[in-house]
Amino acid sequence: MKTANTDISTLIFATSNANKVKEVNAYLANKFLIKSLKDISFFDDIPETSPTIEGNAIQKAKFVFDNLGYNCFSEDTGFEVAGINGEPGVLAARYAGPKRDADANMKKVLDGLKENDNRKARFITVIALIIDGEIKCFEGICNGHVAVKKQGTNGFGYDPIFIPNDYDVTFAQMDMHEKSKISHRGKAMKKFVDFLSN
Ligand code: ITT
Repeated sequence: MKTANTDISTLIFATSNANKVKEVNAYLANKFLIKSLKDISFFDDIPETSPTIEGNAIQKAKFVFDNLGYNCFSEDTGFEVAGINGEPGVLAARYAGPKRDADANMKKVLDGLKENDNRKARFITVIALIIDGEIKCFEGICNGHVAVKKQGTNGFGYDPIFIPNDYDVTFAQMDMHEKSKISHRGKAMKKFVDFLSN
């Protein structure tokens, strides 16, 4: 078995998304130390070529383990909107093109739903943890619907147009801690932390 060069009290978070790092660090509240790819001076793009969320999460974690030799975790998040056939799905980051422009992505979702009453939507996060070559995945889902227009300025990505079930505000109108209590990422993180703590 290949053995990596960190113990599990300090894990690399294999992401280049600074907003994900912020949310995960806020969630962990110093229980575990996280280093981002930026913290280890890794700035390249990691391939994400799988057609599934879990596949992409595993691909990112394996890439860092195989190429840099660190135990690590990664996550991949998809956004599925029922009224537009489950789009953006796994292609959430580049839905409106390669620029990964959140405003353009949200506009494409809102335009796609114009004549459609079915605004049901969900976020799905899969966290993939790799320890000494062994992979374990943790999933979190948050159900809700797409707002008629953008509201709020907190968060990132599709947060201004997503209203979780049992709420009447978007994720972008909540603070990070409120979002984490009910979000896809928060739910996946809970399973991940429970696993690490045991
Ligand atoms: P890494 O692969 O480096 O982790 P990424 O931004 O490419 O970062 P994803 O492939 O998981 O991340 O892309 C998912 C996209 O979905 C992301 O760029 C956001 O636009 C959006 N997204 C992810 N999590 C979100 C959240 O909690 N709220 C709103 N939008 C989110």
